[in-house]
Amino acid sequence: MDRILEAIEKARSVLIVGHVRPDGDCLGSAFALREFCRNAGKIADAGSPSPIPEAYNFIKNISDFNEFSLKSYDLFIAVDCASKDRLGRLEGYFRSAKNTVCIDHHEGHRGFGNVNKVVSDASSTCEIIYDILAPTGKITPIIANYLFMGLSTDTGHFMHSNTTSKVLYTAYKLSEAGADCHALAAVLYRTRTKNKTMLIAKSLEAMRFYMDGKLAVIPMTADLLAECDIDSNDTEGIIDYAIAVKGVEIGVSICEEKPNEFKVSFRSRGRNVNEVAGIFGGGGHIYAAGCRISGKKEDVIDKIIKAVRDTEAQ
Ligand SMILES: [Mn+2]
Repeated sequence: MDRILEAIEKARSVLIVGHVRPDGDCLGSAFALREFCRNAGKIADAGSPSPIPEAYNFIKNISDFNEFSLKSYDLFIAVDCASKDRLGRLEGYFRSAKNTVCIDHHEGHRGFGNVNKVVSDASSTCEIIYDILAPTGKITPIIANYLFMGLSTDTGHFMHSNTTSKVLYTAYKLSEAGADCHALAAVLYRTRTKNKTMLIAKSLEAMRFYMDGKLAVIPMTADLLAECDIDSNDTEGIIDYAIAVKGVEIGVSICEEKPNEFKVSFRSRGRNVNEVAGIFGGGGHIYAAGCRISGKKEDVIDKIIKAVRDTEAQ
């Protein structure tokens, strides 16, 4: 029996936690596992150190996310978290749990739980969770929907380079298990708020090009976010506009989360941006990575340009 299924079976209570600034994959993973555990008769809760971004408000049973019915749980499962500090303020639950599990797909991560399942060539944590749960035959349509969400969002709706035949096979199996792919695509990719639409417009206007057009940077300052009345958690997808420009090899978005503290995301068409993010203590994957850099907007951009140049020279 799979060691993770065994750990779930032994536990009476389970807490599943995704990373700060949760995305579709970590939310899909957390909700899918919570549902699976609840169906198995466990006390199961799920959370993340940050609230759910508005774009994901359509998710079923969202209301008790981040509600914790116990002070400590038998089993703590970290999903989609490349390191312990991604657990943020929920790390206390990790420490007080009797047993801990890590399920993740980030490059270079070895796992910080008692039981670890890190598959770096998996497209998403949801793909790994599908593989764990499939043999049980207990993937309900609700679970299939959650898992499909992560599979879809982490592959850019089956367009990123991580869209392997296994990803498409998993999508097929989830669709067969009851995932409503059309309804999910409609809410994930064909619906956005007015504020987000305004953010896209202003981000496009603010986009700048460096290195003969090979590097595109979208700066989202606190002022710009305030103008659009949007939270820094709701900036997912903005970076795609930078990497979509013809001739751009590295797309970067910088988002001012706190005064002079930027969350930086990288996308690439070939260059290893995991290396670039690594210079600033961040990481991710070859084609998609992130880090944080503090300083004024112009200084942050200068540091990024230097890091991109330095890694190119190697
Ligand atoms: Mn992921």
